[in-house]
Amino acid sequence: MTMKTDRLSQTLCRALNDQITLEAYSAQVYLMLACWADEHMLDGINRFMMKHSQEERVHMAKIIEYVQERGSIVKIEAIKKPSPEPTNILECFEMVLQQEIENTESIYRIVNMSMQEGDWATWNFLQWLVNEQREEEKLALDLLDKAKLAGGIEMTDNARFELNKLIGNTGQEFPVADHVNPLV
Ligand code: OFO
Repeated sequence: MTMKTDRLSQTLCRALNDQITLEAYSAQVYLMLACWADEHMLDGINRFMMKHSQEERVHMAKIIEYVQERGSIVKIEAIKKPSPEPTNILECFEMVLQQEIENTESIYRIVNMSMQEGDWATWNFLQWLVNEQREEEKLALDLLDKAKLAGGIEMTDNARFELNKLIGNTGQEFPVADHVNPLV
């Protein structure tokens, strides 16, 4: 008889694998927004999106490492194409918020599954991601408010110039995630 060394249920392993793909998709969405910003000479927004895309890849790597640490298998899947580009800055930040909310909901589903299974290691691992999403939603809401304050779809060139500068200087330090796994 061979000993079972895989410490994740098939359901949770599948869900975490899907989450890995979703984090990769998030990174693609931010890359798409970064390229859109570059095309429109919004260097500050481009910088912000490039940095955030990297952050999403860090999340992906942390989940990969966790699944492997539990003796389970990760299979890398195709990433779907991001949705169409925004037509203005307001829409760009609406897309950011939407992306974060969808990701939060997906994470909540996995937290729920781990609770139902009594897989407390996975439940515990996921708590940093819950906190991370809370921080990211706060940031996304804040930037969306700023885009509205700057005039929304009626934004003047001057307001766009200032907003782009401000977003370029926005910090993206997420200390919760940075301490989860110093190896990644
Ligand atoms: Fe991976 O945190 Fe945003 O989506």
